[in-house]
Amino acid sequence: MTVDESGPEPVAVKLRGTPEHPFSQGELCPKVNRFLDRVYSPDRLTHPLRRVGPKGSGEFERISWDDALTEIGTRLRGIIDEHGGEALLPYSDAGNQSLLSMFGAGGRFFHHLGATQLVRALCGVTVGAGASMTNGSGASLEATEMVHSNLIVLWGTNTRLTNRHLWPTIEQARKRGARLVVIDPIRTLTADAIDESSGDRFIQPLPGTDIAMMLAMMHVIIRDDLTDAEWVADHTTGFDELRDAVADWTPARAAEVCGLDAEEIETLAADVATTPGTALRTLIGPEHHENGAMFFRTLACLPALTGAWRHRGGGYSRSVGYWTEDQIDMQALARPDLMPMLDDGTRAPRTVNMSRLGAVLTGIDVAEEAPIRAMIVWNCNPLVTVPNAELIRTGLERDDLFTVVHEQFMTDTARYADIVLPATTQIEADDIVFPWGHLWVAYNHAAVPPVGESCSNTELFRRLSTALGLTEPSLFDDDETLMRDALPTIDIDELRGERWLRAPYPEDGRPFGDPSGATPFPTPSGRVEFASDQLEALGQPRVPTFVAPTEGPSGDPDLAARFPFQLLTPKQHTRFLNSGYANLPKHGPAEGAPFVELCPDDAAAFGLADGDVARVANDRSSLEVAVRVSQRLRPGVAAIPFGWWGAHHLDGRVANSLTSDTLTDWGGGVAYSDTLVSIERTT
Ligand SMILES: Nc1nc2c(c(=O)[nH]1)N[C@H]1C(S)=C(S)[C@@H](COP(=O)(O)OP(=O)(O)OC[C@H]3O[C@@H](n4cnc5c(=O)[nH]c(N)nc54)[C@H](O)[C@@H]3O)O[C@H]1N2
Ligand SMILES: Nc1nc2c(c(=O)[nH]1)N[C@H]1C(S)=C(S)[C@@H](COP(=O)(O)OP(=O)(O)OC[C@H]3O[C@@H](n4cnc5c(=O)[nH]c(N)nc54)[C@H](O)[C@@H]3O)O[C@H]1N2
Ligand SMILES: [Mo]
Repeated sequence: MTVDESGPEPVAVKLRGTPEHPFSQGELCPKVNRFLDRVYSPDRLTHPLRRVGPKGSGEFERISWDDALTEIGTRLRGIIDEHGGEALLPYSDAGNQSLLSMFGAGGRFFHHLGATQLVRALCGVTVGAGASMTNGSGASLEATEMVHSNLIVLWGTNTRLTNRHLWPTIEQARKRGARLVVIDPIRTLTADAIDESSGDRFIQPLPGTDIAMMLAMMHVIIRDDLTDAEWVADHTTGFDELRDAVADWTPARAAEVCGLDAEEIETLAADVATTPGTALRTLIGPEHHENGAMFFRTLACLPALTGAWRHRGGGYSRSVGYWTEDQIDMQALARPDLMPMLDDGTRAPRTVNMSRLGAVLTGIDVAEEAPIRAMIVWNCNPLVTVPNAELIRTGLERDDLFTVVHEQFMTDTARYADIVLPATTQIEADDIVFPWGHLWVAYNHAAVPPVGESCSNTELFRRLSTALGLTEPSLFDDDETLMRDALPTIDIDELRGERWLRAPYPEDGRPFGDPSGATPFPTPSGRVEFASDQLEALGQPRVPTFVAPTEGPSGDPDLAARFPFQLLTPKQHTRFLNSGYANLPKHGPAEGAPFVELCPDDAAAFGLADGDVARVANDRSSLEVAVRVSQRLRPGVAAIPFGWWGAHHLDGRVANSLTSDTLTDWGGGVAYSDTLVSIERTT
């Protein structure tokens, strides 16, 4: 970072990646390459605002921080005194993923007030919840270990787009002769890298059906005696139950469910079982289905069956937050012990799931007599990123809901706020960045002071604590103290000096330790569990089982008849992936505009051509978008890119206006991708 100190305020003038960084090696993604345009954007929010027009109108007036805090203090105090702390909802996610910004801000404040608790699980939680039912933890092969792999299966992850810093590792393995398989219902940018002449393959199942494919693969592996019998005997439990569970799952049966050829499944099963150093690499895409947790639970059985954990570069690999998260003392940071004692002697205010925000605000998920009356939103833009968005809009329009949004920009969500407060960006506050896809924890040094009157996420809650007249001392701890509380095993001064530290990962590259199996798996049985008592206790099948999503082509027949397309809404563009940046000129507009993509056969059958405007609809909402006919999709599947704001769409709605807010089987995730729609031409 280069900072010009010559003016009245220091100004950051150049930002680039650090070539010495062990993982990114100086490469930034196209968003962050232009980060300073974001920091100094003319659209940046730089002072507090009070709403003067109807909710959603975007009409605000400038006010001072003092006036904003007085108003918020009075309103919140009134609501809490009259209705109790549970009338207040904290709402935040991953806008800034740093330790304090994402996990350190607000926990103590909301716990102390006895506010309703938020389950934040729309990204990355279901993966661990699923896999840990098999392995006892969310540990997995560290992704750069795939440099040692001989077969890399990218299963439901668009690596070249969403995990670009990992791609060089994969290319390196390929240079050594590793083969690549991509499994995705969309022929993605990553699928385009397939080279069939080198033995690579692209497999395109119907969305939400992969578990059937995995069951058939295990069927083949057991049928053809390709299991690693010794490893299975030494390290697993429930093999007989698994064998019975997959006995009927012939490749032909699974092929029918997945829309594949039985031969593709046979070949993949044999390859996975007979190639030492097979890595099954996955990320988030597949968790966004009703059977999302079961996907990862089942996937994690494959390397155990084939003994893949024996070999360097073998096993399954997911995002590796697991290795670093162990370092965080979340209790010390968020202090749940500050929660007030309730009448029934417990300290547990009610819990709601963030993916159900519409249902929460409209009284579907909470008792009618105890609605949410105030909401503080920071670090996220739910009207664009959370499913069933029109129901959220209905909730945000409520006159009796008091909404505060802390943001960098006037997002779709901020337009519904009563008070908008300006937030700093990553270069304006110290923090610690926990990696999501590698092992390096970094110190984030503020390069410039807060722009305008903006404040950081932690400072926001110190100010709100004052505004509410709270006196609990830990609410006022400074950032340095919060860092030390949160990371008892990390020397903050060393981290600050070194800039990054590597999280502990087993020396020999194998996540589950000694290949002789001396280290037990952290399940109740100490073994990989093909059959799980824990799952049974949760009311889930003991063994891997395929259940077709209710909102899917083979689910509810009435829905399937009325809405013939399954809609995916993936991250799609190179210049922005989530909702942040879509509003900035070099990002959203540079990508054109949103569209609905479908295959030529479907387009012909429904009388649609490139450039037509179509109405994509279901019982939740409808959306008008331009049609794009493409070779990337198979019949029955449509896709609208996620992340565009209301203003980018013809009718002010967004992709998530259509998506399902049904939760995943377990783990608290949500089934964005089990969304059925109809598509009709409007012009
Ligand atoms: N249909 C569909 N929906 C999806 C997905 C999908 O694939 N399809 N993906 C889901 C996934 S995996 C994720 S992670 C979510 C992402 O959803 P979000 O977590 O909401 O992420 P962003 O869209 O990146 O950022 C949201 C906002 O945070 C603000 N922000 C950034 N830094 C700060 C800060 O320091 N303080 C404050 N107060 N605000 C800040 C930004 O200005 C931005 O408006 O979307 C989910 N929604
Ligand atoms: N530079 C940069 N990188 C980012 C982000 C960013 O903001 N900037 N965002 C990060 C975030 S929050 C996330 S969650 C990750 C997401 O990273 P990924 O998980 O790789 O991305 P997704 O697009 O969510 O899903 C990947 C693929 O899953 C496929 N998919 C959907 N359903 C199924 C299914 O049933 N079976 C199979 N086999 N595939 C399926 C989709 O078609 C999609 O191509 O990216 C991260 N990467
Ligand atoms: Mo995510």
